[in-house]
Amino acid sequence: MAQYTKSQLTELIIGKLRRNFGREVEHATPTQIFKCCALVLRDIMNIHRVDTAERVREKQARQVHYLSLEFLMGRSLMKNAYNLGVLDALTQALDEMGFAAADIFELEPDAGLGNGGLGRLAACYLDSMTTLEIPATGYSICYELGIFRQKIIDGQQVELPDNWLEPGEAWLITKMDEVQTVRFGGKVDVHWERGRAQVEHTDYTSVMAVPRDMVIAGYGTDHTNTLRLWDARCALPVDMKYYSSGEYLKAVEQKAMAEVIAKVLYPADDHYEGKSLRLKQQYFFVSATVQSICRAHKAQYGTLRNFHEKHVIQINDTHPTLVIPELMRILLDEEGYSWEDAWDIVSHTVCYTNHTVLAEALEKWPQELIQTLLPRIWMLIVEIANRYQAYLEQAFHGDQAKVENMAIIWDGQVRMANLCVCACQAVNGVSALHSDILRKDVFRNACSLKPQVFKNVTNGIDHRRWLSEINPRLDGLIRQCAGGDDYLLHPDAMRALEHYRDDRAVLAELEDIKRENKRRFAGYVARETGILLNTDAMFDVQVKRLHEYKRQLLNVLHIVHLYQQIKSDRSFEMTPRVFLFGAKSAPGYTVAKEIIHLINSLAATVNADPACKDKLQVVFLENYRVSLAEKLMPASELSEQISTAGKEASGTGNMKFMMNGALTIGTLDGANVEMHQQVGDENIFLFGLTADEVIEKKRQGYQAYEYYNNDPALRAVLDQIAKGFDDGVAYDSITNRLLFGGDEYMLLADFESYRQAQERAAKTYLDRTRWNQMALTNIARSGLFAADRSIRDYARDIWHVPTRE
Ligand code: 26W
Repeated sequence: MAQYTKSQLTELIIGKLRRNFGREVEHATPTQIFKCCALVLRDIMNIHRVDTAERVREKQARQVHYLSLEFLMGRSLMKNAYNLGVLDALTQALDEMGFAAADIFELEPDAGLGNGGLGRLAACYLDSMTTLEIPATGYSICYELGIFRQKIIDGQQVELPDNWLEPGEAWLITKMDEVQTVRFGGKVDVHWERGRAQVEHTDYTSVMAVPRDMVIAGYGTDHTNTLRLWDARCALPVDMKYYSSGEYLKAVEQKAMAEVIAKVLYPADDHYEGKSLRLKQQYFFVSATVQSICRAHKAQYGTLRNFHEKHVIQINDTHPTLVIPELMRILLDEEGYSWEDAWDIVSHTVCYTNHTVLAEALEKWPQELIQTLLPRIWMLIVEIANRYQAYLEQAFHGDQAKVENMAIIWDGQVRMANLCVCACQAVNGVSALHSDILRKDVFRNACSLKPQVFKNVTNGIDHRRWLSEINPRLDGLIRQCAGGDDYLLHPDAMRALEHYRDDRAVLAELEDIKRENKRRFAGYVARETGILLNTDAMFDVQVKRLHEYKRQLLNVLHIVHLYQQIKSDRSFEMTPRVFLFGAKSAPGYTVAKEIIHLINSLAATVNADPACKDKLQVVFLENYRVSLAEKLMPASELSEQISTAGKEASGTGNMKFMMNGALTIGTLDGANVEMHQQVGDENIFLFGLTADEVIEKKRQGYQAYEYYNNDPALRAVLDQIAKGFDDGVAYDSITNRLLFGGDEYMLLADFESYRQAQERAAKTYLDRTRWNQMALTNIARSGLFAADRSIRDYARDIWHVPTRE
């Protein structure tokens, strides 16, 4: 790898400043400095990119295309400097110019092109695919506005636009020579000529797809990959001749229609809405992507016959499912292949990852919407659906219930997951438990026919970002114990830490690292909000999207219980705690917004009550996002992973906490199950019903209010919440839903078990040696949850591509 020294970087940055801003360092603003740093690193990466492209071409290597409507990239400056091996040099260069690197990094807006888990996973995977030298490209939309900025006003969430492109677009390179055109609407005529369908598409509206590429650097390699973000522009040139007669209106209409496509990320997480704009976004980025892959393939090989040998397309949840009919369209209509030949290529190219089993998240598009917006795609889906149905009838010997269950078009709706299962050679879940649920429940019928298709790849996180970069002192300790930085490329090497389980100096260092990280985080919170966190208390943290199944409300029930004990018993002794929450709610998710309000009402009361001083503090962190998580993870001590068992597909926050030495209090859900397998009963605080028990209890007829009747502590908690807190807001709507609305996520059934687990955690915390040993064991055994491991799994079991050793 080429190395850059401090003085070389200084010179490059100064050069950029002069050429781009006409400034000398003394007169440059910090933002200008940020942009110049980004441009300098972008140049370096671009040189690598040209070489990488050449190597991939020469080798005729098989390429991975990762299609996702979300890439939650966060910040890139520190990440790229780290991966390029110039972080120290850049820090010194900036220092000499009179800027603190940390301040410059803080200026960068998060690229918030995603909602939560699924989007952040895609970002971590890009890093790993690149580090492992897999030729890979990510594809998504260049949303002008990413996930909204959350403000808390009077305890309630208010959404503000997130304009990340200034100065975030410093990383993007616009490729006007690789523009694609995407067609919407219009009429399609098919007529047959010598056994071949001639397809005529007329009266359609064109949208121009402009690639804005972000180069991705890997760690310890010159290999680079690309994240291609499609921007939508009006296809009609702003030419005066269109402004005569009817063309004038058409030009204006088309401009509006085009530009709205890439305007904003849909902020709904795990909740499907049949909105036509969302379908436009999906087809827009899928069509542009398939066209651009085919164009490059043909330029190299002159034919698409070997397409499936050279490409694998990973469908990240069902959002990019239209890639299936779109690739069919190109092979049939543009290449003239037979249906069988085209299907053979398509089905050997696409793979599908499922990320959720919640019924409300399953995409089912109304058939009329697809029909009008994408007439040719609709025809192809019908043909796929008919053929699949015929196959199902035969395979299930006419068992109509099974045929209906797997049908692609049913009751006027197109079921995207079934389309994926029909076309894909590999379908995977994202944790062992989740993949089991897919096999035994969600896709049981398909699985009975082709069990070999259904696989598991447990999620993982970029441990270089989520440990080494954000927790440098812990990184230092691991290097010291594991004999160097080998763990950066071989995360299993973290295991060496275990030899120090009884080493008092190492345990003391671990404790000291956590203390310092807590103080640093407290300093940040104080500067941003004026709130003073009690750093002598345990930092008990729940950060993730707000959703009923994630059960932030169960956490609240427990806090209220503690508060009531403090209030009713003057001599009540407790392990001091700071409860930290961070969560965005989907703007239209009323219940979730109420829960945010409740947390803030509770926080205001508790924090103002002298009885809670030095014992109990509750803080809702505004605008939880990647860059805030990076500050928080190293400072966390107890990680709340308390979803109803069977509902959280995997979770990835759980892994970030574990790697940074927080202990988990959690249910046997998602990847928690595998974390438990790694560390054993004695290094995790488990509680609650298992996934099977949840189902069994519901089958028996779960009665939530019986818990209310039988548990006085729980009753007191619910009564208090119904009445509300000092601000006078009543939350009986919330308690009524639990008591009389069925308590779908079984908070009341798990309350007592959770309370006991919390008591165990509190007690253990007081035994410092024990706690530190548990933390050490968790870190040591977290290597399984590195994205590098996940990507090696994908490469071996699904993509069939080689990886760096
Ligand atoms: C159509 C609306 C919509 C939007 C987003 C439906 C579903 C989604 C995502 C699939 C939700 C999501 O982010 N799921 C999370 O994916 C993570 C990565 O695999 C898992 O770790 C989380 O458990 C899962 O909730």
